[in-house]
Amino acid sequence: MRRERLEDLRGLIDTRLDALAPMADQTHPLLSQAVRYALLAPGKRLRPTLALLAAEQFGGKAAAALDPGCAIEMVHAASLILDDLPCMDDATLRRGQPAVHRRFGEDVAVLAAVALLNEAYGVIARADALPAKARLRLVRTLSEAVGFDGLVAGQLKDLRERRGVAGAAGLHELNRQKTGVLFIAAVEAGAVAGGATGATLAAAQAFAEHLGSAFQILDDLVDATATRAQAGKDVGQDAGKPTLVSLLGLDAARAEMSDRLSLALQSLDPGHRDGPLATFTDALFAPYRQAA
Ligand code: GRG
Repeated sequence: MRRERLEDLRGLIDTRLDALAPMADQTHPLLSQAVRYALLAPGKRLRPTLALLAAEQFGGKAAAALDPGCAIEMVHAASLILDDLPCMDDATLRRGQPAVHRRFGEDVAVLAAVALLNEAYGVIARADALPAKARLRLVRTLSEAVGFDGLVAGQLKDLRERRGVAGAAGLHELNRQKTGVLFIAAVEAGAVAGGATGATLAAAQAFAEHLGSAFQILDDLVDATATRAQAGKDVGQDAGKPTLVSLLGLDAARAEMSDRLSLALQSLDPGHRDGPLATFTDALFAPYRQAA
């Protein structure tokens, strides 16, 4: 995928996130500051990018998936704020800047995360580039992604039971709950916005699930091998915990990551295997494949 194209999408997403984030005169100034600090920080914007590309891949316009994609980025940003709290991962650096609780205090951090999570559903409800039925479907998908079998459940398992998670199958399931669900929601949002239904939509969901799995392995590899400055966040957070990297070793984990990527691409209908989703995935992982 051409760098200019990705930069265009990034610009579109950042402009929209900026417009969706509250200004100081719309809410408590400290809440506005903390939300903007978390949401507009220089993350990779993978989830909204996937939503926009999925819309294009299935014959729609990227713009139809912009607000749903941004809503998913809001949920992701909320999850990062909470993940970094002292009662969770106790991290100090995120996206190259002090974690939200280090900059604003834990009280403001928790409230900013709740506000972002809440606003995400409002953004979807108001996303009138999508028919009402598609918005309703997305609300349900996101609710399932966050809740009892998604981010919250995965995080609790990670915090309280990680050492008891047995074997590769258990770790893949944990990764699905903590990471895969938002990748699936993002691709699904874009695919639905692009008009995908039935087997095509199911193929897109399967692609996203395998991609999320590959991405979490990459995240574990970064935690195990990168410096704090390279990662822009605390590293070594997984030391002593079972992950696919600690279970398999670096080389086998890299091979597993490649296998998951192949599965992701094979999940797409043959006619879609050189479309925007596949090209973006190749570009995203290319540097790490070479380093691997
Ligand atoms: C109520 C939203 C909510 C969450 C509660 C705290 C929590 C439960 C879940 C945390 C889940 C979590 C942080 C999973 C890690 C996922 C992951 C791979 C994060 C890194 O994603 P990148 O690399 O980050 O896309 P950037 O910063 O680039 O956006």
